[in-house]
Amino acid sequence: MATRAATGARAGRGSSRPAREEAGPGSTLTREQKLELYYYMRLTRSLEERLVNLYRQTKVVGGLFRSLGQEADAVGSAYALDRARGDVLSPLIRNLGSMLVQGATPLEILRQYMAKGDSPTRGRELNIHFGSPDRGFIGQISHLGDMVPVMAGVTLSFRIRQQDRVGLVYVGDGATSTGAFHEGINFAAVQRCPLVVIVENNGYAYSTPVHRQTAAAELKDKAAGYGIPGERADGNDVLAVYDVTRRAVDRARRGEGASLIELVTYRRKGHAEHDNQSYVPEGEIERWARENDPLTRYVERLTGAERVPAAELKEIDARVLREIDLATDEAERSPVPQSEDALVGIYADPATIEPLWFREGIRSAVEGHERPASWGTHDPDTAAATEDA
Ligand SMILES: Cc1ncc(C[n+]2csc(CCOP(=O)(O)OP(=O)(O)O)c2C)c(N)n1
Ligand SMILES: [Mg+2]
Repeated sequence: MATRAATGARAGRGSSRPAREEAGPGSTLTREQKLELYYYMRLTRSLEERLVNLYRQTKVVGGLFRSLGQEADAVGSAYALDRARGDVLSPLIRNLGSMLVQGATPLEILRQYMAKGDSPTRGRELNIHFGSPDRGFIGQISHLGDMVPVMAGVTLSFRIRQQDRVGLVYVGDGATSTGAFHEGINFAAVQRCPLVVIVENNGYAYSTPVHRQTAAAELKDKAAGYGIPGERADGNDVLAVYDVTRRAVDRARRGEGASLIELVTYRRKGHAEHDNQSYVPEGEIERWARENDPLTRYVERLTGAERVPAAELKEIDARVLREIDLATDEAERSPVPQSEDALVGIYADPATIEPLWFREGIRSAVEGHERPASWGTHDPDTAAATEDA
């Protein structure tokens, strides 16, 4: 099973020198850290490939959202945070890589997608909508843009408590057109919250291309409207992503407030596994795959300028597969959820209703609740009267 200290270099990363690029991208990272970035990118891709296999075997029971071609943006940006200091991020469906960097394990991801009883949400949510604040990632909600005001609040609390912590929130290009995004980022800007807003410009929001939902030439330009710095970077270059995010994290930690970063990347799969991408111009996906794959580019960088022997990367690939194989076997052995689980870990915990109430007949459930008649739910008295008549 994967551990977040997979190459032993994770703790305290991002806490040393500020990011500078005079000596080329990623110049503040050690060789070990650069290999760890590779490990997380490979883990993200291979784990998602395993999930696709399980999906086709109908063992993944919900939707499957891929980040194929976007692994560098999630991994490189999350890596710029410092979990040892209590930094937190809130991921979206295409940020599995950021959760792995923060310490989510392949086993819990597999159990989650397979809706197992021992998954983080006990089978009540079917992909990566779960949080682990202790490990620095907050559970996402699906509503586009809404995690921006949530993270503005989280990071405002850091500032008020005078904590040395930074937050990072991911949004897609589509999410930047929502009211929640606007309100959240404006609030974070004016309150000088230590927040980094990562806009993943992957070309599409479901089937809508970027130019059909915003008139802004570049999404980073939106930052000017909020009076905060905005930077644009190549989202498929993991070292460039790390550097640009690290600069924003450093600014936030120095008390200089929020920043917006646009990472330019490309969504090579459909919105989810069921989407056939018929709306994508012919040849576009193949071109990005051929010319701008973040893993291929990083392998070239590592084996070229960084002089890492190809065999060393192959060893990491093999270790990733071993970890995923072990985790898959374990997840397959996991039990399905028990019906009582539906009543645990909810707002009233323990539940105010006795477990298994639904097996005692509908009367006990209805009588146990006060509710206005206007709710239109089943009323046994009226039902009985109707049946008698
Ligand atoms: C407020 C709101 N409207 C619509 C949806 C349905 N929806 C889910 S993801 C998505 C597209 C998201 O596009 P983008 O923000 O670019 O992120 P990407 O999927 O490209 O990563 C839509 C329309 C939603 N979740 N929330
Ligand atoms: Mg998008």
